[in-house]
Amino acid sequence: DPVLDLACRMPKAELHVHIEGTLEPDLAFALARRNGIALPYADEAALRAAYDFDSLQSFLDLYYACADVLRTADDFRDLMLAYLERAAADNVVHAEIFFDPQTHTARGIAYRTVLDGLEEGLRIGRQRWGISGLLILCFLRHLSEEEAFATLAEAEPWLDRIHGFGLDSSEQGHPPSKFARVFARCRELGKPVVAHAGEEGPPAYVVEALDLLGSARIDHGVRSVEDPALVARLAREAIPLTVCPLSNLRLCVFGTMAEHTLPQLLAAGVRVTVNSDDPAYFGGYLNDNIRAVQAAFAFDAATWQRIARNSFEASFVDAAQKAAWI
Ligand code: ES4
Ligand code: ZN
Repeated sequence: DPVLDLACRMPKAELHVHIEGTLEPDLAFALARRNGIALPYADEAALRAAYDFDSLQSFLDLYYACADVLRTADDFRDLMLAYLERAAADNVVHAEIFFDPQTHTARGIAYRTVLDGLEEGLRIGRQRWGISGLLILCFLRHLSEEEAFATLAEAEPWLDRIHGFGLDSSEQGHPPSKFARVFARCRELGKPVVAHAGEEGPPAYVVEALDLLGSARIDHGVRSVEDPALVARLAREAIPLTVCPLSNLRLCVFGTMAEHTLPQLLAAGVRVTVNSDDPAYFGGYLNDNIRAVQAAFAFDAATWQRIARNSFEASFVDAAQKAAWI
């Protein structure tokens, strides 16, 4: 398929990837050995066999368990390098990368250790593959507002190293409204904010993310199609959605790719981007997502060009850099 080849070769930005979700089984076992700790799985095959999710929560349980092998700044650097190498191979030239400090500080890993390691990885990746990266600090929404404020306080001494803030983890029962005051403070600090919404949660959570958090993009947002007025608003206000097709399939948001709402959103004029989310867990990196979408929908070249252009337009880099890419 020449269109697929073109889509895979096109320069792109990836705007929705969790660095902890790029931890491949081979690296997880290597880090476990290096740190003298045991994973609750006998080997890589046993771990892979556990990648059989029926919901977001069933995935998150495993994702947080595996993150326990990340202990030192070198671990976070190696994790970042492994992701950037894969991303660069898919012609990703820029990535905006989520990290979850609370997953690590709760285990006694210092915020500084996480940040130093990830940043060293970004620096080496830029030299080696010419790929640029920004960090987005995500708050875990299953934890309290108070814990989010404590995390923000820990991050404040090194705020210049954080490009924006996000909201992730278990969506159901944890509406964006829970973090309205935290996000108001993040915006006061002059940073863009984003939020996962409308993945498993209802379209009303997308509306809350926009109105109560000031979210500049919506991560997932695929359930927005259940509210036509919301879809019209997303299109009118040019609010980007960072859609993750393989993630949605593996977490049973949709039964098959043919049922995915990405084509409806595109047709309505919403600024959709395609992203990998947690590529180690969901069956692949950015071009794997593009292959899966193309197998289901056979888009034309112009559609893939639009999606790639959306990824740059929706990024948080400055206008001059965007113009250079577009
Ligand atoms: C996530 Cl797919 C997804 N949804 C919400 N939070 C997450 N954290 C990592 N992956
Ligand atoms: Zn995500």
